[in-house]
Amino acid sequence: MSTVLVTGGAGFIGSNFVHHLVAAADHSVLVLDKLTYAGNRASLYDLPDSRVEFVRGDIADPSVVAEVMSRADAVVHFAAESHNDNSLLDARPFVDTNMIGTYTLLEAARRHDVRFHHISTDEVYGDLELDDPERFTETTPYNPSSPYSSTKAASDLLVRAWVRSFGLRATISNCSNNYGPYQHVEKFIPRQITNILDGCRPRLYGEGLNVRDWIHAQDHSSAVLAILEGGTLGETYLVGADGEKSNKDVVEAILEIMGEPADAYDHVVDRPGHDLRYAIDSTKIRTELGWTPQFSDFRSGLEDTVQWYRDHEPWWRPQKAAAEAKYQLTGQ
Ligand code: NAD
Ligand code: TDX
Repeated sequence: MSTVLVTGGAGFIGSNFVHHLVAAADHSVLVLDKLTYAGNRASLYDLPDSRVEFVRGDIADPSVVAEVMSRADAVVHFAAESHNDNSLLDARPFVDTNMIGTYTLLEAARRHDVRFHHISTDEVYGDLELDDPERFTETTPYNPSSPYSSTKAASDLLVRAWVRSFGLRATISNCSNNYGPYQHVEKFIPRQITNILDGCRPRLYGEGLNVRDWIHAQDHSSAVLAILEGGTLGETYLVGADGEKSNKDVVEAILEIMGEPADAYDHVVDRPGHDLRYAIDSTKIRTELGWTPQFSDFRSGLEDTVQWYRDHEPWWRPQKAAAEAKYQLTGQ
């Protein structure tokens, strides 16, 4: 049995991955998380202490990183500042965590010869026109738009350099938009669900024509485990589930599922530099590693997600007012 260090394991996708790892494999899990506004210890409460150890610390702190890395056989690196809108208000934490934090982990993994898997995003490739027949592939040139996506692109390039220059045993995955349980209420889908639960109308940026390629966080987790166990070192894998939807269609679906009129939402000021469309071609991971997503029906995954937020108000309630106060600053 080996020990997998999971950075950002108290965040949305990290906590989904820790649940998946405990259920699907024998590894011990060591979580390193700073518990920023986005981290929630409660996302891991139902997991046994015998399988999951939690360490509170900053991935940019070399001493805590050295301590946990010395005990790990592999690291899966989720920790990041993850929200585009926040990066437009203050980019500094994004530089500190996504760039300096990743650098700090890479140096420690190199010293301790630890297998490294880096979690990244399709946003590093920029955006596509609505009618572009092409989708992102592993060879699409990097062209990030926002402070968030540019710091993620920088972190990917650091990983590639550590592979080439120092022989680090690393892989990278770039995934599309995730949805599912444990997602912070600042993000699009949970924000609209919890607005409706609070008797407020959903908020759509601009015309709502922007397209995101949705994948359930459980499918992202199974893809990451497949890469960790069978991926080729030095390679990048794109992860997506053919889930392209316009924001308008998603809001309308949430309203219908929650028994509200489909047009009961407000248009608000658009995000500056708002990427138009993301779309992933995931042929490589499907053919090389035999991975397939299990949540092929977005509508039923969305219904489950709505039900999860209905059932877990104590989990999301403490963050709701602060998230909405931030949006008030920009009129969104
Ligand atoms: P999140 O914001 O929900 O969680 C981030 C976690 O990292 C939190 O628990 C936070 O406390 C922790 N963290 C932040 N700074 C830290 C630091 N300096 N040291 C230690 N821990 C720190 O993010 P998420 O949506 O779960 O995203 C996880 C990863 O997946 C990120 O790398 C993100 O770029 C990537 N990703 C996200 C999506 C998506 O749709 N959310 C899609 C593709 C890729
Ligand atoms: O209230 C809203 N109204 C709205 O129309 C919010 C919060 C968002 N939006 C739009 C903006 C985007 O087009 O919905 C879409 C999704 O927004 P976010 O949830 O903020 O996600 P996005 O910016 O697409 O980035 C997400 O996917 C890629 C994650 O937050 C990133 O971490 C990941 O890399």
